[in-house]
Amino acid sequence: MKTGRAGSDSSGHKAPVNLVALTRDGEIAIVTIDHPPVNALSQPVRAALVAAIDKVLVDDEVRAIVVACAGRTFCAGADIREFDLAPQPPHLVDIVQRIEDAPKPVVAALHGEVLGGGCELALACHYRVAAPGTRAGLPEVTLGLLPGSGGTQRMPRLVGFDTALEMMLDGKPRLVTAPELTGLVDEIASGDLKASAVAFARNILAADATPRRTRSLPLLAASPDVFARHADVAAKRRGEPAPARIVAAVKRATEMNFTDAVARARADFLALRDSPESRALRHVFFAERETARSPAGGSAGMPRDIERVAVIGAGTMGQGIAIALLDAGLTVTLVEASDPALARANERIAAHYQGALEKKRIDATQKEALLGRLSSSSTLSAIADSDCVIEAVFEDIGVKRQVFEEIDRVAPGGALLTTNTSYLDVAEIAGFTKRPRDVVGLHFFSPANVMRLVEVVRTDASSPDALASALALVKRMRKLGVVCKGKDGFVGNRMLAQRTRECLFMLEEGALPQEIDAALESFGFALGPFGVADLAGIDIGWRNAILRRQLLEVGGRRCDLLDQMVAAGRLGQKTNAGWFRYEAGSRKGRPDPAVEALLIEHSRKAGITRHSIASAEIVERSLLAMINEAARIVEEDVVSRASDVDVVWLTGYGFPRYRGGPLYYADQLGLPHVLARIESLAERLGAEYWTPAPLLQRLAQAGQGFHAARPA
Ligand code: 3H9
Repeated sequence: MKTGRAGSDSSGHKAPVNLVALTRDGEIAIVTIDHPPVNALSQPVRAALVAAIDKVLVDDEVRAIVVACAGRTFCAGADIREFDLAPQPPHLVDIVQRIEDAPKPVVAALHGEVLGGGCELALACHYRVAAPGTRAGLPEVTLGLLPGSGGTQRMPRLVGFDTALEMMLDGKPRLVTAPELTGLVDEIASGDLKASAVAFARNILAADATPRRTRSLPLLAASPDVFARHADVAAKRRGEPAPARIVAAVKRATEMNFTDAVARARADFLALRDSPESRALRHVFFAERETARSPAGGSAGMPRDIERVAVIGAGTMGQGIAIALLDAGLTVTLVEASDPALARANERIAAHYQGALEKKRIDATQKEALLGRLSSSSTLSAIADSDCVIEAVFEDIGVKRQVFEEIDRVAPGGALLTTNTSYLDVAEIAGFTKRPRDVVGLHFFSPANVMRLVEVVRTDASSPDALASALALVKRMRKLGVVCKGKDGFVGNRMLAQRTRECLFMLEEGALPQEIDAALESFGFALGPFGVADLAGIDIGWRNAILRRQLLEVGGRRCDLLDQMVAAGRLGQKTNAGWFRYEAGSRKGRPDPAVEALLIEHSRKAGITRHSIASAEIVERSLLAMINEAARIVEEDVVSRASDVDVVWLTGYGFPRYRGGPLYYADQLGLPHVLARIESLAERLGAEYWTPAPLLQRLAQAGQGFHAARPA
């Protein structure tokens, strides 16, 4: 018997004709959910699942039930696209209760990822058999939610309060064989999963065992203060309502009966579902996948085989890129003209893997294999057999010219040639070679072995093959490539320059670095712009040509605060003094009276009467400067969709995920409001800078937003 309906469903994926199949192995019924790609529990799937369960419950020939999934994974949870619609019955919370209440034993057969509502379905089954490598998780928090179908009550009864809370608060899936998940599954299948689950069900019947209902299991002991500790951690996640509600929901297991606690969690789930934070996080979920699925202009070419990569420049960035490449299984040649710098880089890379060994992330054999794929050289002739070259030398067009002319001479034909420039013109760099079609930009973010974002910069000359090769390489490094074009900082740094500009102007008007940082940190950035500048090095921003060229001039006057800081040797954490002062060995910046004195003197000389600037104005001006530039970026087709701008800022610049990204945030403010505020800033501060971007004007007048509504 097969149940379900044909056509495509709310997930937008082509739905198979039969969403739930019902088969028999003797007295065991096997209910198989079949909803590619991830068996999301959309309404038609839920309806078909209930129909199948109801049918087997009344079938006297069926003595036990196996619930399994077809395809690459068990259910990955509720269908996230449905969260924008009114909840449609049958509700998962009721379905899993019906399964738990079943008088016949129900065995879940788990494989792949058992996530969210899928995990809650598994928890409500009486027993669980899993294929090796199965991972379970409750990732609802990453969508601004809590587990809404009994997971807050059943998970602690199986793995204890500590682990259950950790799973719900970090949202990360764990191997079901991890020691902390002992108690979650009853058996790891040794061969075919369904056959193992059926055999397990037969053993249960043979032992005359009654259904083991998770709700009836005794509560496990918890560590002292478990709820208070997690509540403290949750409270620190400012702007996110879900973590605190998760802790409260789990604690209810100790305060009220199971049914009432599940009902309360379900009500919390529905309230969170409608919160702006959850909506923003759902936008982020789909935006990241859209960027990964259909990178602009990247699909036409055929990726070339890349196994050997040369990284030129062994500074911090070159080292991080080399580590990321080694981690992805590639063979790396690190090239650096200075022998001491090369030796230092090799030592740091070796120390990185030694650290990974000590933390038990890798074993000694893996460490040896990783370092065995790394070689280094002080001459560029070493790149002669490379499939790909990544240049990560000093950010100076003269230096780039020298290096690329040499690369062009030595690199084999067909090699992908890339530059890690963060704001220079990639087309100009490509022009230093006789093969600009092979050149693209790969703008990694520091630390390159940690940060997911890579801006993949194409030029008009880049061939589709080169672009496809670059994207395939980035994907292999488990990074997210956002295709963009242009110069002057592409997407991220181009917008960052605008925010920096505005913050510097607010300093000379009267704000202090600590006030600006506090305002943007309370908006949700982990670190304010001046803290970031101190971390990166003030001289780095100062060298940035975009800032120096035009942005810092107004009314024929130049805001030269960066020059003054560099001249005073206040370069940031590396000199223990920047916008803040640092005790030796500490990374905690403290307000510095010397900076305040410098600012007061600067304002006096510029004839500016200093005044305090409210936190709300600081946030507004910083954000509007970025949004206005982002509108130009979208209009100039630097990216192919507005959500790519969001993805860049979310994955590379610490924009708070629960605000969805700069352009999603703009849409939430409403573009007529954004436009009106920019026009009012133009009146107050001058139209020379505050000119609304034409796209912003058009969209605001048409009553539209940057993001076209997602099809439901
Ligand atoms: C929940 O369950 C609440 C409960 O408490 C119930 C309360 C009532 N829905 O990531 P991929 C799509 S909340 C809809 O590229 P991978 C995805 O958009 C939910 N669509 O593959 C993509 O579409 P496209 C809790 C979904 O192999 C395609 O599937 N669950 C869903 O790299 C492939 O996805 C989660 O948060 C979904 N739930 O990774 C799990 N999941 O092809 C979210 C995926 O059009 N999912 N899609 O671009 C994941 O973590 C990953 O997708 C997974 C596979 C690890 C499963």
